[in-house]
Amino acid sequence: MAGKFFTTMLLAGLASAAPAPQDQVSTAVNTVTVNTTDNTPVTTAYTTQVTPTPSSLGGPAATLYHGPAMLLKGSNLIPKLPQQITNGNSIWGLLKAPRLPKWLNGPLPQGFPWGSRTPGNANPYINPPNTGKTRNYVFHISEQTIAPDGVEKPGLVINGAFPGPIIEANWGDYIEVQVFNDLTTEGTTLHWHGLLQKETPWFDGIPAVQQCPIAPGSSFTYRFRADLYGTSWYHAHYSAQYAGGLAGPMIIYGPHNGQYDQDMGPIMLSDWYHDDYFKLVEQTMAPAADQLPPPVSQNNLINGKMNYPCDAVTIAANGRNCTPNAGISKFNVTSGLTYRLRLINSGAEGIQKFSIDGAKLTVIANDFVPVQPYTVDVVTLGIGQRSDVLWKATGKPTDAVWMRSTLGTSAFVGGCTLNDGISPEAVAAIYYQKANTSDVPTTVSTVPASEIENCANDALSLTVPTYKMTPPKNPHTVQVVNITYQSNGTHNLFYMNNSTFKANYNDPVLLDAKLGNMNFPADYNVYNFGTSPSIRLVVYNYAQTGVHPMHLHGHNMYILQVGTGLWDGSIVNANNPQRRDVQLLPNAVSPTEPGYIVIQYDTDNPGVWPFHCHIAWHVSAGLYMNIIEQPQSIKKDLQIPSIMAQTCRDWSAWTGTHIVPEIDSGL
Ligand SMILES: *[C@@H]1O[C@H](CO)[C@@H](O)[C@H](O)[C@H]1NC(C)=O
Ligand SMILES: *[C@@H]1O[C@H](CO)[C@@H](O)[C@H](O)[C@H]1NC(C)=O
Ligand SMILES: *[C@@H]1O[C@H](CO)[C@@H](O)[C@H](O)[C@H]1NC(C)=O
Ligand SMILES: *[C@@H]1O[C@H](CO)[C@@H](O)[C@H](O)[C@H]1NC(C)=O
Ligand SMILES: *[C@@H]1O[C@H](CO)[C@@H](O)[C@H](O)[C@H]1NC(C)=O
Ligand SMILES: *[C@@H]1O[C@H](CO)[C@@H](O)[C@H](O)[C@H]1NC(C)=O
Ligand SMILES: *[C@@H]1O[C@H](CO)[C@@H](O)[C@H](O)[C@H]1NC(C)=O
Ligand SMILES: [Cu+2]
Repeated sequence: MAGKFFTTMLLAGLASAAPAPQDQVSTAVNTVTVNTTDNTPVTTAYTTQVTPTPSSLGGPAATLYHGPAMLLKGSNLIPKLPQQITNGNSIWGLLKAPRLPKWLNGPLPQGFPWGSRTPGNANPYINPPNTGKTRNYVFHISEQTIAPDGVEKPGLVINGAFPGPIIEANWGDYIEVQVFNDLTTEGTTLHWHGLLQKETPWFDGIPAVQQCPIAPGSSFTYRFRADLYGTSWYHAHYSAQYAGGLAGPMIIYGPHNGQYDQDMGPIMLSDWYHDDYFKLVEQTMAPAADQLPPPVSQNNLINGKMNYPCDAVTIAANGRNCTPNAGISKFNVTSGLTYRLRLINSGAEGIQKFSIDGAKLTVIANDFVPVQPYTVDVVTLGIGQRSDVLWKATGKPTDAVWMRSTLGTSAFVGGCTLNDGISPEAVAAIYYQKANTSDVPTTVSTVPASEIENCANDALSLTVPTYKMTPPKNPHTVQVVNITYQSNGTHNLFYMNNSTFKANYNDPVLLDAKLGNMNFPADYNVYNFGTSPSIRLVVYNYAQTGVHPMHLHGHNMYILQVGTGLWDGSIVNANNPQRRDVQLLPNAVSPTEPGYIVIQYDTDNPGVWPFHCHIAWHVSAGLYMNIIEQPQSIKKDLQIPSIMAQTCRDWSAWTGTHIVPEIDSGL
């Protein structure tokens, strides 16, 4: 693999306090950065860096534990910690978690809430069904000690739960969420991932972009349309708060793209860190001279649950309580039925590779886009991505089977994600109707290692949207954006077109644009393509720091091509390319051979839309840009509610008497 160069370029900043992998080696480095004054390459003064060597599976106490669930020898799957201690009020991953309905408040006398629309016959981007319904939610955001894998840590929760409560709506409904910020020292906002926010671009939830943060002790009510349907999630967008726990599932019921008997509901997959999120941000943002590695995950969770192979020595050294066999997620199924699984990568960094032992999975949607069904052994999800899959339960009534989601081997030794090697694979137990739901499944995975080690989304030739759309062959705007990883003199940061992003929480770009103030400081990274009807971005990744899940707000992007080197102009499925809202951008092969994605979208949604890497630590380090869409229309047509200005006044008042430690980009 790209070996040492790849590895060492990852080592931008990371704190010492994480339970450090046991062995470390010093590696000679030629860390080439760019002098931002004259843009010439600079070789930094230090020439060695500490490269963590990942632990072996199970860590220092591996001999005490066995099997994919990291159980103490002789244990069954009766959890050792009460639910409240692990994930608080969360119900996900419990046998009592409800199946989801085919739609809310059904059945209806005249069929479906969406009438005669089907995934194939209705343009999903215009005229959502007019249901006249609003779904109301009240969220309290607070700090709470949680132990999702048995290791206690300070977490951030919604209504006392990690993962947070489900948001459900029918396609076309309005969703109204009153958010109380019960944190005492930080602002917050929530983002409704993948929804278009057409006509409500101020409720997209990005501080410094569409709103000011919700001040501690204040509340803010989001009201927006469920304008697309399928599987998604919501999460905090203030610094890396969501990596501390502020995320939950968001399911919009709509036309069915495949036959199934039962909906198993959200299956949230997330890498997990034993440090508090802010400590990880400090680690990410440490000066380059500190030579700290980036945050490395300690565990991996399915619906917020997994066990951890507690080790007395390292746990005591870090002052944490650790309980083995805390409890994993469980699902019950009936032989012969087909289930819909709604997979969501809600983690901070790691690519998830999801599978069920011995099973083929049929993908029916990627992100909010129904696709022509295709079959895989393993589902690949970068941060923010979702896939809806169908799985037929073909086992006997007494069977028990492992569900797995693995982060694979550590990127330090050639894998896709930065994990410490101790517990990269999350498992959940699937029990057929006559199985004992305390038993330990004994199935094995047959997914080839080569599929786990492939850090890429499914081939674009496989992913064909059910509703056909042909993007313009000659878009009005074509913009190349180069991503680099370079020093600003003291810190290694991400740059887009030679500029790293920094949020000004007090000055949302959308509110400026509404006032016609279109001159922004360089570090707002604002792109303004005027009235351009279609925009193509050719995004080159020159940073050898791994794969970036690139997320565009306000749109599904046409994904025209993915590759390495320079784009040759070719387009996959040019008449109906894949559309989605996050796409994995390949790593650079060498300093002169970038990875690239080519995306395109139609500018039918006036607003200010973020385009960024969804890895929490990368957006913290500046891998973010804003795109102003249809500025004339923003100025002329948008009726921005007065609560937006009031939220800024409240934030301004709070920050007048409190210090905001915005050490990262802010997002
Ligand atoms: C960057 O370039 C400027 C102008 O050439 C020079 O004055 C400065 O010393 C350089 N900085 C470094 C760190 O090489
Ligand atoms: C699964 O668990 C739920 C909740 O306990 C129960 O209602 C349902 O009957 C169970 N299904 C099967 C197939 O055991
Ligand atoms: C299920 O297994 C547990 C643990 O082995 C045992 O205590 C329990 O009696 C079993 N339940 C049934 C219904 O057999
Ligand atoms: C991107 O990088 C390439 C290679 O260094 C360069 O030729 C091109 O001008 C850059 N484009 C932009 C928009 O910065
Ligand atoms: C580089 O960026 C970091 C993080 O934003 C900032 O704290 C630091 O002041 C910057 N250094 C320079 C020389 O601009
Ligand atoms: C890219 O950066 C250059 C140099 O800073 C700037 O002149 C140009 O406007 C930027 N491109 C865009 C699209 O913002
Ligand atoms: C990169 O940014 C620096 C500082 O803003 C500027 O001086 C330099 O000209 C830019 N380089 C390019 C290639 O745009
Ligand atoms: Cu990234």
